[in-house]
Amino acid sequence: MKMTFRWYGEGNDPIPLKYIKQIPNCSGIMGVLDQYAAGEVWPEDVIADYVKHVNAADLEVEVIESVNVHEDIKLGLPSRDRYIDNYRQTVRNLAKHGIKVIIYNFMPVFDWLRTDLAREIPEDGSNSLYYDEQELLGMTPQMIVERTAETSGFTLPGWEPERLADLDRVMKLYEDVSQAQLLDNFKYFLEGVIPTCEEVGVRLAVHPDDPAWPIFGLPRIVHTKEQLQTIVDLVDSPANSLCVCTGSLGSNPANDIVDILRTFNGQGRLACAHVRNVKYLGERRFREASHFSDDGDLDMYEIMRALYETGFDGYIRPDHGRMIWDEKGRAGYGLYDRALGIAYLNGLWEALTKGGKR
Ligand SMILES: [Mn+2]
Repeated sequence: MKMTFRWYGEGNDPIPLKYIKQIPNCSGIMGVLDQYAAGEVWPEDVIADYVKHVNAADLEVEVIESVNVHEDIKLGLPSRDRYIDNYRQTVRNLAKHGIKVIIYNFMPVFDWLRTDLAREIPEDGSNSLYYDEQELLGMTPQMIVERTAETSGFTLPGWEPERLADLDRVMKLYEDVSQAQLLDNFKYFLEGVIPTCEEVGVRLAVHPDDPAWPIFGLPRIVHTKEQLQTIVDLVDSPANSLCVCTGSLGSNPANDIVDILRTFNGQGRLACAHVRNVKYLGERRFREASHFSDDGDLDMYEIMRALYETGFDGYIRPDHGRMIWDEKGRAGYGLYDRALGIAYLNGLWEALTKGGKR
């Protein structure tokens, strides 16, 4: 298992690589070049410089999160072939510089979504990402985009301005796309890119829908165990793998995260995991919690045990943290609470490893 930390790049992430290096057991980052819009080829020389820069801080960059899938691929438009070609080229370019896993998602229009990026946690005065479906029902897609952009102050992954500029037009195009059609388009994408991944030794890892249900009437097909099984079966290759995000799938209490981790790592299809906790506040209403089990509703010990007992040897990282100690930063991606998250996960892992040897 390799412990990593998500990092947004020099000048874009207020957290210096030096600080990440100082987190115990952190071997590297999950990195991104977010200057490229979905569908563009990431140039090899830019990747080379980027990897060199991260390596100079004595950190690895073996995971990229994310190479986004162009909307035309998800929509199944004729222009998708060009974007799939570009995706293949980006995979090749990344592989040449040591990238082993590429995370992506297949969520139409919206990536992850929250109704509040800084909801105060009354118990301790910190704040975290919060979601309330009732609140969302009173909002238009445009309103949530504006609110997210306003509160944040940073570019947020999945909320890149160019992706959302023609929101109305793209929303309209999805009116004709059923879940079955979206799945067909997913298959077409995987059949296009997985052979290239196999050739160059890269694993694609799909990140689940967040929250784990459809929003704004858009089709979504990556949020239950059954759907994940369908996806890994679309193309039967270890290169067609999963990034299980405990918090995303865990937003729906019906998802048994421990069973999901055991099942797919058991099948050899878990390339990486995002581990974080969720606190349920009601029907489709939750907030993010510290990683500590008792602060939320997910059992972090059982989650780490599932990974340990199925011999997980992929990449892991803490996921969103709270904002604590008056830190100013990108919502969900501060230094302090995520570093605490790593320390906690390290402790669980050490106990499992040493206990397992007895
Ligand atoms: Mn995640």
